[in-house]
Amino acid sequence: MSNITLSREDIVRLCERIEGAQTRAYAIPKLTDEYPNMTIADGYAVQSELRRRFIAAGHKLVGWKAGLTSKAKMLQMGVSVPSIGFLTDRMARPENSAITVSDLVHPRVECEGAFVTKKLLKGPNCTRQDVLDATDYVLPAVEIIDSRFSGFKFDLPSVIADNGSSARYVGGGRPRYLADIDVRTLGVVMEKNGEIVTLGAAAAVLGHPAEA
Ligand code: 0L1
Ligand code: MG
Repeated sequence: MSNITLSREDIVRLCERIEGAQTRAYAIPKLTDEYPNMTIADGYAVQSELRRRFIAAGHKLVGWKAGLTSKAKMLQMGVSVPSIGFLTDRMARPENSAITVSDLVHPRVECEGAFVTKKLLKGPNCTRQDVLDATDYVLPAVEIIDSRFSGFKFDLPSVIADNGSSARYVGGGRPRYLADIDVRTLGVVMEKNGEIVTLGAAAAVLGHPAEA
């Protein structure tokens, strides 16, 4: 893991920039345009400050999202580990509801697996088995990501500061116990107006979603 290089003032300043773009839905240049030496640890420091401010404003932390979890996406971003972002109650949307996108900048949709846990998971050295042991059940989920960076162009420190592009999510479908399914072989078919637009497989996530 890299070191934090930004001053507390810079972290707060960048956090306010991200918060403005997220809450008022406008695009901003990636943070590394101004801070080219910004590290991944700096990105997480900005994200932590954002989380602190949202929680102080009454948002409830409900979970975490792993991003950049497929080999293809990691190669594209030149990274070897997934990113982590936080999810709050304000980002949740009910299943089968229409989702407003006029309050988002560059909305895109992703299919995800949601792990609902029954005990605390804590690093360092948290393994796939620890995740499986802590899981109560799994759910299919839809994530709406929204990069706040102009033209959806960013690098890893910037996107981590932007909470991994987190914006909205829907958890739904039928809850299943891990003992009853093989999560690696779960597949997804995405349709748009009745036409299949893409297919996906859970095994694309580092061989097993719990690995991410
Ligand atoms: O959830 C994801 O995999 C997205 C992570 C952030 C990168 C992006 O916005 O495409
Ligand atoms: Mg995602």
